Parts: sequence; C-alpha cells; structure tokens
Amino acid sequence: MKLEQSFMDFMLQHQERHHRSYNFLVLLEAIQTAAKYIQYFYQTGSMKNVMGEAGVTNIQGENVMKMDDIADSIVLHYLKRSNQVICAITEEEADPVILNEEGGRYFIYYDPLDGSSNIKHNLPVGFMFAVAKRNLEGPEDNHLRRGSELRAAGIFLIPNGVFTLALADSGVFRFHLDETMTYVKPDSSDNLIMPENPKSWELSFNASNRKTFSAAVQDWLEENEQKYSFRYMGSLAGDFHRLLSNGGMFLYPAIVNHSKPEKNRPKGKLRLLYEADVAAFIAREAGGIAIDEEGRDILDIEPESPHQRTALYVGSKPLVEEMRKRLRG
Ligand code: AHM
Ligand code: MG
Repeated sequence: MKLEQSFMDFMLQHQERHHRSYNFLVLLEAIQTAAKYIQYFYQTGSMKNVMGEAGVTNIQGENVMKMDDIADSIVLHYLKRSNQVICAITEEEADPVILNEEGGRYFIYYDPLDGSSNIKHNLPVGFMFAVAKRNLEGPEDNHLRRGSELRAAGIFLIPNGVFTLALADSGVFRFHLDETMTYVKPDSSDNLIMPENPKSWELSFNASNRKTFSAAVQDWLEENEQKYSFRYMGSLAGDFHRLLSNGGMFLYPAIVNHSKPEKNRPKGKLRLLYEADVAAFIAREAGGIAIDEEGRDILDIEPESPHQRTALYVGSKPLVEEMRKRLRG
C-alpha cells in the first residue's frame, strides 16, 4: 500500500531541516484548516443559497458576495485561535485586524476568496495569503512588510483542492486534497519551476480592457500575442496557477485610456499586499519575476496602505523583462 506524504509531515521535515521554530507550523495548520472549511462551504454553497451578493460594498467600493464574508470569518476565526498572528490585513476589512499583539510572531495579508466574479458560477477562486515575521529583536514597529520580507506565500485553489506554497529561499511546492480531506504531496510533484521553454508559454489578461492600456503595452501585445496561446479565467488565483505550470505572462496593466476617464485606474486594479505580492513571491521562488507599471520589481515596493493597488506583470523572466523595457520607454 502506498501512502502519500501529508502537508504537515512535509512542513515538519522542512522546519527541522532548517532549524526553524514550530510556531510557523501552528500558523500553517490554522491556515489549511480555514482553507478546508472554505472549500466545504464553496462546494455546498449553491444548496445553501450563499453564492450570491451580500448586499453591501467593501472598503474598495466593490460588491461583497456572501461567500466573501463567510470565507473571511472562517480565516479570522482560525487565525485568532492559533495565537500566532499579531495582525491580519484582509481584503474584506477596512483596517488591520489585531489578533495577538503580545504573543503573535507573524503578520498575515490575505484575500479569503479571490476571483469573486467566479463565485456564482462555482468556478475556481482562491484563498491567497502572504506571511511576514515580527522583529524578534528590538521593538516591533508594525510596519507593512515589503514583498521581499515575506517568509511564505500560498494559494489554495478552490474548489479544485490544490494548494501551492512558496517558502522563502526554498522553492514552491504543490499539495492536493485527498479522499480524507488531507493535503498531500504526491512523490511525483517536485519543486515547481516555471518552464524555460517558450513552447508552453501563454498570455493571460482581460482582453476587453486592451484599448484602455498604455500605448507601450498595446504595442507590445500587438507585436507578440500571436506567438502565444491566450487564456483568461478571471480569477488571479486560477490564472496564476496555470501560468506557474506553463510559463508565459499574466498581466493586469494600469487602465489609462478608458473612453470614460472616470473609469481609468492609473494604479491598476489588483491589491499589492494580498494579491500582487503573493503572486510575485511565488513567481520568484519558481524562477519567475513580477513588475509594476513603472517596471519596478513588485517585491521591492514599500507598501503605504493596507489596500493599495498596483498594476501587475508576472511570469517568465524573458517576457516580463521585455515588457519592463517597453514600460520604461
Ligand atoms: P476580487 O479580489 O474582487 O476577486 O478581484 C480580483 C480579481 C482577480 O482575481 C482577477 O485577476 C481580476 O480581479 C479580474 O478582473 P477583471 O474582471 O477586471 O478581469
Ligand atoms: Mg478578492
């Protein structure tokens, strides 16, 4: 009989190999428990009539779905119970949520259910998170951590039951939910590296926005798009998941040429702390890279506010570097 390695067993070995504390395991245990509950609610949501809108808007002025609220309460509950988190920044709360200011060791930034427009169709969404650590020496200054200071970032693809985790300087690993609702790492799944061979590369962006992009981005697309297949699911968690395996580039550029100028988004749409940084950190550990509209590395951006937005170009280095040159003129 062949038994797969469980996620917790994998993490235990990892922490021991790197002489790290078990606190991080307690945190990850809380995170994966929350993910399983979200998975359960998502799978059964249509029967319980919770896949629609909640009837309120969030801090970003977007319609909140009932499932967004459910997922957020689940995550906050388990994070609080873990006693490991100083403060959490979630897409669903206007202000940082203080959880265990005294004893907590970590900061967590998360989007409990990314890809909200997919919810009512039961299509893939994701629980995306990033973890940073408190200052263990000297006073904790509670600043918002840059992507380059993260220790881990991950995406649970829901309801597909796949969990991608990047650990600082260690790589990217994939786990799958088995019949007993345990995340396991099949022997066949090694460190995930984005393929260098352009044969499998794909482009992913919302094509209906293309005329709203800057001239530089539109020109690049015109000249290059025929070389690649185009795929777009409308959920960063899902689109990025595919990109990691196939390579290429996902882009959500700044909207600067909208026919209704009030609809321009010169800072982009995606959120730095719990969307772009998560993708950028995982990409880095898988051999890729991510930049913003000015061509800055996403991981180097100093966050100024919890919900700040950024344009995002993430994927295989040669493609993103080509785009960086164009963006910088
Ligand atoms: P959300 O956090 O409200 O779900 O928005 C983020 C999502 C991303 O998952 C996705 O890449 C993007 O928004 C899709 O936007 P659009 O519908 O404009 O293509
Ligand atoms: Mg979201």
